[in-house]
Amino acid sequence: MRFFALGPVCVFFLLLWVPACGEKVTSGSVNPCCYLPCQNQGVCVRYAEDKYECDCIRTGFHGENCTVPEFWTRVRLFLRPSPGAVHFILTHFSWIWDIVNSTFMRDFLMRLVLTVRSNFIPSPPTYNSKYSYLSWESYYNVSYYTRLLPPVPEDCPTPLGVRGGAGLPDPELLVEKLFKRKTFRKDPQRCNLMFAFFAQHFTHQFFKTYNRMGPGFTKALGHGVDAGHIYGDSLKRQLQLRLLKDGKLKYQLINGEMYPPTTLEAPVKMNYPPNTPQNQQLAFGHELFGLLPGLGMYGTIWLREHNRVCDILKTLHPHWDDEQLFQTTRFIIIGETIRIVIEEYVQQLSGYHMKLKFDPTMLHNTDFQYGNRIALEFDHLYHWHPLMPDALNIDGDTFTYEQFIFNTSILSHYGIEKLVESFSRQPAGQIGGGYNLHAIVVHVAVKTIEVSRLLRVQPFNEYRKRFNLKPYTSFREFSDDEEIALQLEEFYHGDINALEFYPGLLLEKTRPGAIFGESMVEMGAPFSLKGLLGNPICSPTYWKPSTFGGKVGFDIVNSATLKKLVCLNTKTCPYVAFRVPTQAELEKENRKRKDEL
Ligand code: ACD
Repeated sequence: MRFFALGPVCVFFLLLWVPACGEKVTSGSVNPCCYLPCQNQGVCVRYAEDKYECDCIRTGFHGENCTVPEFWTRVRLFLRPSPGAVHFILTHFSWIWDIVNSTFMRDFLMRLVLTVRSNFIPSPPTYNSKYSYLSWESYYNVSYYTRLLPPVPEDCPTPLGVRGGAGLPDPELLVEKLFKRKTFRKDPQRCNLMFAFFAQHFTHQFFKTYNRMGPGFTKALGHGVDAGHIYGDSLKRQLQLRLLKDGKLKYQLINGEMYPPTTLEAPVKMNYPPNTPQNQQLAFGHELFGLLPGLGMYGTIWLREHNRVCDILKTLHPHWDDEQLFQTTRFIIIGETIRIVIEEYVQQLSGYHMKLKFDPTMLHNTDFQYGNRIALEFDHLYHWHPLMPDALNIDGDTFTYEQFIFNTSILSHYGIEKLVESFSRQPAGQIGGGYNLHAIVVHVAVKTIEVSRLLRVQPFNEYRKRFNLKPYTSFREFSDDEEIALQLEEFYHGDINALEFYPGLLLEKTRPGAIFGESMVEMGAPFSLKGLLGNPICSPTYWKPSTFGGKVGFDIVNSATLKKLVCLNTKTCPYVAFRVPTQAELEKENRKRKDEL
């Protein structure tokens, strides 16, 4: 291992910042690790004022900065197909996939997807927003979101290390100029509002920043799919929501249909505007679900499903007490959720012709590690607010956000069927590609950028490398939109390596006909699949009928679909899907309805 001392030439370059300094690093006063010199997951350790060492152990590379591949790494790199090629194959040749999907090849490929994706995520988790080196505290203190890449050391000249030394863009200006919607652009993959509200309600169980503690902390200590949005994130809240009879949750009946109780019956803290009368405040597991009727809709559907499953388990196990019925139903709800997420939600998002499959046994004979820790980068990546349309159409009525937000009557006025039907028919916005963020949520993107600086999230290109993607070499390569490329060039003073994580994900050129770009898929999929399959219910010890109350409960999990979730809990069965129907699908639906009449 050799050390580098900063020569006068490099000092000159440092002042200007040129990438040539990236490899041979250091300075008299700057921590050499600020240059992020160690490649291929090598770990930078500072030894003296201007000395560092890269620990390349088990990276498959060696050399001062872990850049020299070992023999087998060379072979692997040579054989590895590009993500673009793999994505192209998965999203084309439907006739081949029709065959593959009905053979053993489907299981083989699904196992490959799960293992390849999960291997990007370290287990046990590593850093957090306080510790940029491994520490017991970081491993043990689950109040923090984990970090995939360590935060840039505190003593670096800029939040990105040394990049952005000429100044980072004003977040408000950046968002105003490049994120804010000009005219609504619908998602070319046809995701609808049923999808958008699913994304929002479901991710709120594991993205719950504990703002009072700081933006690196989370209140969702389950770190995954624990259904905390249905049951609350504490035992106290859970008990307030429970009927404490037959395993059920509290509810009220409106026109003979089940809805969440008000906070008078279930005295949980909800975030409604201060003057909202308590008899209009519905009580959900998540304190924010009163915000949008789309969240309330899903909260109500899951409430009905929970109580429906309780009834089934009660008939099968008449001697079980309330607690066992509740706990077992919760497992079933978690299982149903994971199945719907993989087989319908991620399927829709992927645009793949390959049929994704939720079968935990696929990983039982591999070295897959169970458990999960939600990463801050995953939280930032999942800020998908461009999904939201300009206004909401419900059963022929149009609502502006002002009319929709904290509207406590929409849910029971229209009822679940009409909301599901309307949201399933209304297109959501394209997430990637810029210029598609509704004005009402621009502040969220601004905040995300501010937080990423505060928490010293590494530059976008560092994440590209971490996920085996080639770093972009120019803004023109990054974006196919002339204006975005030019503006970013100006904002980041021509340095593509200064481009930040969140703007990188949201403004990157989208794949043809896709909802977002390459990076969102390649970075999002590992966090997602590791989180979903890392759930304890997927482990060999848990994944068996007895965990779910026997064969009947296990079958509920193994056959869950979005359609069943809705239609087993409504009087009529509305059109329900994660994408807007095509003309052909519409006609088929209409024919089916006529036949039913
Ligand atoms: C693959 C499957 C296809 C992946 C396609 C897009 C992935 C992009 C972002 C994440 C998508 C969904 C997240 C879903 C669930 C999150 C669950 C987290 C649980 C803790 O090619 O691999």
